[in-house]
Amino acid sequence: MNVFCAVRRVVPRLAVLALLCGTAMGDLIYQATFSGAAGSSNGDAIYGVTGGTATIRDNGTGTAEVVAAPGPVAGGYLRTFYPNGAAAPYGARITPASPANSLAALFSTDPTSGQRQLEGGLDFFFQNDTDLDRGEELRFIDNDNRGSGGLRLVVQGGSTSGDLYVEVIGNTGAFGDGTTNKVTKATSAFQILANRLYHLGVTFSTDDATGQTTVRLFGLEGNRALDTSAATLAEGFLGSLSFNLDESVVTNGFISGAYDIGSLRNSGADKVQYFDHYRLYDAVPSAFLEVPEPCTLILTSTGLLGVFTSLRRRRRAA
Ligand SMILES: [Ca+2]
Ligand SMILES: [Ca+2]
Ligand SMILES: [Ca+2]
Repeated sequence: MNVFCAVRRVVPRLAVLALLCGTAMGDLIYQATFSGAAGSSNGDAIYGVTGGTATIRDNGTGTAEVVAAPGPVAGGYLRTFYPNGAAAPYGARITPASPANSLAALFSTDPTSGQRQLEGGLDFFFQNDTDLDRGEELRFIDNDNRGSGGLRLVVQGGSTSGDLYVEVIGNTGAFGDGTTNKVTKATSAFQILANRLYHLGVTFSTDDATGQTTVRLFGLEGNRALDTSAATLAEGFLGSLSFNLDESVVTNGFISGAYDIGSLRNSGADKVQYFDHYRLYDAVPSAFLEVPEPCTLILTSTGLLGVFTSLRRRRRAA
């Protein structure tokens, strides 16, 4: 069988797979899968990263390490021990390869309407050693670009009622309605319980013409896909909030440089937390997929990945 025949036999199947896989992936601009690390000291390189680099963030009293053994999700994971009273942070320092791989990539100005836009999302997996019921028990992300006319982003959870929420904070006048802090809160029916794995995700989408931005919060227990069109708690929809950025005040979005993820604040009690598979998108994906992603499984289990690789090799050699 010549190469051309082999290509013709495989390409239709690959096309179907590309369709299946491509639709859910959105525009992934950064990913940390925590497959391993060079060491467990502050600054040591973390492996399994695309779109930039990641390093261990360890403030000395507690622990931040990548455990290479299979964890709650797939492959290795980031484990933090944050002792009561210790200074922050414990987790990972994310360094995007360029602004296009950073949180800043979610921000743009519509060329027709002139409206400021936030478009994209992020997701990660999380497990806590107790019920999430203390203030600051989870503060996964917190970075501030207000000094450059931008926005502060906080993803956090924990209070006596177990609240989980996303905050977008701006300078005075940022939302044109007298407020400077927009909080998208999960329904209290969603609670993060001890020693269970949760998949959490946030999306930002903006109407091009009106500039109305909607923030949506998603979560499900287990290693399951989060459908970003979900509308019920059972499907993983937790809450949403809309606002409209004021063009004269908000001239920038989130930060373009390095930032931390993980266990970023003292909660008044010792805590052990697991984080895995942090992903950042500059367009809203149709789903935040489970890990490993189904298309990877199909390709691997059918051996198609090998066929595709050998075909490419043969075509290049030809
Ligand atoms: Ca992993
Ligand atoms: Ca707790
Ligand atoms: Ca606007």
